[in-house]
Amino acid sequence: MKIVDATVFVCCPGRNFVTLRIMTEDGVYGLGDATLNGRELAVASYLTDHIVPLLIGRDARRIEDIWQFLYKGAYWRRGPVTMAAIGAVDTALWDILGKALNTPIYQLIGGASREAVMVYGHANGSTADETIAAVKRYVDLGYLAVRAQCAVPGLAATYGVGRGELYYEPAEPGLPPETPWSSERYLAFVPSLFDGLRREFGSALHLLHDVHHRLTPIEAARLGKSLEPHHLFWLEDPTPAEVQESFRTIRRHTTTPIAVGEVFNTIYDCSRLVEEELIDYIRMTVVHSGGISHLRKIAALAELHHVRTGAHGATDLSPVCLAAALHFDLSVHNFGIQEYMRHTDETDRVFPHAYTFERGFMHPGNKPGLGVDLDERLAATFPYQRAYLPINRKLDGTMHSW
Ligand code: GCO
Ligand code: MG
Repeated sequence: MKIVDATVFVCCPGRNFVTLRIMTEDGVYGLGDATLNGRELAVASYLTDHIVPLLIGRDARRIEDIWQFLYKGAYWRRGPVTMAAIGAVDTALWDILGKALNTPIYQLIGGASREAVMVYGHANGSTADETIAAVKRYVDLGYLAVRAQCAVPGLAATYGVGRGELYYEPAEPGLPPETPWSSERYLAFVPSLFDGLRREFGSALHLLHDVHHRLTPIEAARLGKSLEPHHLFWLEDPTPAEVQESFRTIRRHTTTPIAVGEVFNTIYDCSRLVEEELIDYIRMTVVHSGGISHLRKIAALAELHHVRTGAHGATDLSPVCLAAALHFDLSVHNFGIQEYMRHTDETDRVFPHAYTFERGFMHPGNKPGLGVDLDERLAATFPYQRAYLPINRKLDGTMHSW
């Protein structure tokens, strides 16, 4: 089953996506998502210029060996660009294997551990009342878990507060917009948001919140402590995680469950967090963490330490990545929850897919492989548009994490 060709597609059906298609000698092909928000063309070039020539002639069934060849053989290891490129190859090879064996990927990686995958939606508003109304809309759609974000009074823009109701898209065409930030105002406001949410929805609804790496460890500990009465499903990315030890401070002070990992790339980014049991959910993405093969190793390590998975599923991860995540989620024993941010209609048309949503749960479907295709002709009608994520500055102008 020799690889004869591999092509990279960059398209923008509402937002930019990079997709790798690997073709084998018998005409079976596989897809992999390689999108890195705001740095898309770097991965496209890494694939086209450096990886595609290495793939031609290799046996597409040697998934693990090709992974190790691309990881160890590059000499320069890790990093989001490299790992997104490897993740795309790995996903495409699993897709090929599933199609060749006429079986969905989840059947190749242990079979279903559950009937379907619980997902959470994103509710946001410019006031607490608007956020409550947005959560209500998700509850009405059958969601059992909702992430709640709200504009902080006195700040012109806040992470997680989008324009549409079901669609949230932070990247903007052109150069990066700047937004102002105040940890003090944020910390003073968030507990009252969750007071209101629990009053309205009672205790059964799973509520989540994303801090987006903006607090210091001790500030995050204070927030986790103040939210304890509202028993969050998780508090996400409370502090930047380059320093894994920071999470000891948070753990020492609060029982609020902690989730982290959307910007991680390898098992080494989370090994201490997992082994010291400093987190409760590991949120790494299929595409940015070297694909299904590497993510399964991370889940196996996490399982030993009672850490569950919660794969990142923002709109900047294409339907190819979402499908891969759903096969992984359905099979892995220590699955926790899957993020589900709906894609726009244009994106759904460019990537026809078998996965389904019903009353708060998703299923990858039973088509062979991933169950996602790429409409190449339609994709070509949506050319790449430069876009960046915003940057954040404190009120005095100091650069801060966005
Ligand atoms: C999430 C994430 C996203 C990121 C986005 C960046 O929890 O879904 O924080 O909203 O901001 O993926 O590209
Ligand atoms: Mg997040």
